[in-house]
Amino acid sequence: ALGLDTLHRLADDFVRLHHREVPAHGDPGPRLAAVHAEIDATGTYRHTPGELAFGARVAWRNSNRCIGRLYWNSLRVRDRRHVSDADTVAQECVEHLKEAGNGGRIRPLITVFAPDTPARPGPRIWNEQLIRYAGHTGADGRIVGDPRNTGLTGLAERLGWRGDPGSPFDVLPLIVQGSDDKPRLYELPDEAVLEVPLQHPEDTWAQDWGLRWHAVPAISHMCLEIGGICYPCAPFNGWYMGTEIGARDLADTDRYNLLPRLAEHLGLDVSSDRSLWKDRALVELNRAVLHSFDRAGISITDHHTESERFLTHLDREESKGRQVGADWSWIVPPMSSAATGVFHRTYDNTELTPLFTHHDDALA
Ligand code: HEM
Ligand code: NRG
Repeated sequence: ALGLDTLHRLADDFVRLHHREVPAHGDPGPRLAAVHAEIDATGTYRHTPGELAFGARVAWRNSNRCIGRLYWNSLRVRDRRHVSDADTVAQECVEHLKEAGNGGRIRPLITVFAPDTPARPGPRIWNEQLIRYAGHTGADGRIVGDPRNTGLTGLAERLGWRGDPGSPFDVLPLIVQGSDDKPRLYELPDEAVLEVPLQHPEDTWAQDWGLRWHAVPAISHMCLEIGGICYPCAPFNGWYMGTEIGARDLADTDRYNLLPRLAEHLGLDVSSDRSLWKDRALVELNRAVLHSFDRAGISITDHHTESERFLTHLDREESKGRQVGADWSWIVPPMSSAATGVFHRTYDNTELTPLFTHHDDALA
């Protein structure tokens, strides 16, 4: 936990930032006095709804790893700070997914639950995203599903979950820990899990292999930090960039590892790296991802469009006198890197607050 001096300082900085950027709020003096008095009396302070929404949006703006920040100011914020028990957190996550999915026209959204306070910790979600596929370890040691999630799958099983060990796209239950409570399991209802069956525009392999992915990436294990207050449970989502699925989730050798199988199917020469079979398979896999989302009417962006938008974002922010931090190794897309504008420059990776941070994971 923070020392009180640090909390006073971070709260002060945040309230001043809020009043500076939203001049309609006028002189920060009265609000600063109230915040300092509340911290002296209680060891913490409560954000106004306006401060919470502003803080969450700026935390997105300050996400140095995120290429999708052009629309930071349109983030929708669900204020659920009164919720700290596991049952209601899980219920609200289901509502979040429905509101975010919006029948395919995905809305960037964050739900903010109770913060950590000196009296008690906020709730936590153990899943790294609200929707993740299980990684089941078979009798022969081979993994069915997403190898990234074997740890979480094991935890869910120890809590009594069974799942479908033969299915490579078996949606994991939420594991939610209420304030001062033990972790509990919650199965997500089908209507909360929007999924896209994959189909290549000119071939049938994607259907034949039963490939699919979920529509909404909703990160649920990061802590939202605003003015010295930590919201450990604040799941947020935007929409996918195609390469996240096609060049990483389905392609990485320690994930679904589909490139060798696809290259064989396409009749490529896999005996030599120099045939560029990996590169050619990657292109077809990524075409299938974008084509399938488009066909299903579900929001997705491609890495060329998103790179241009990010450069627009940099211009726009700089014209407002704000420095944009960015982490080159995360911003640059994982395929065709030098064919995108974001590759050909450097960035300042200084971290600003408010921001999203990785606290110790339940699994770490
Ligand atoms: C990371 C795109 C919305 C916060 C990323 C990454 C991409 C991306 C491609 C890198 C992910 C990776 O390599 O694993 C987008 C797109 C969005 C969007 C296309 C569409 C609207 C959002 C929103 C927030 C956000 C709404 C928060 C309110 C972040 C953060 C990371 C990140 C914190 C780093 C995650 C980590 O450290 O693991 N984003 N994003 N993004 N994004 Fe966004
Ligand atoms: N690469 C991860 C998702 C990370 C966040 N990406 C977003 N975030 N697009 C994956 O599941 O592939 N977002 O909030 O939209």
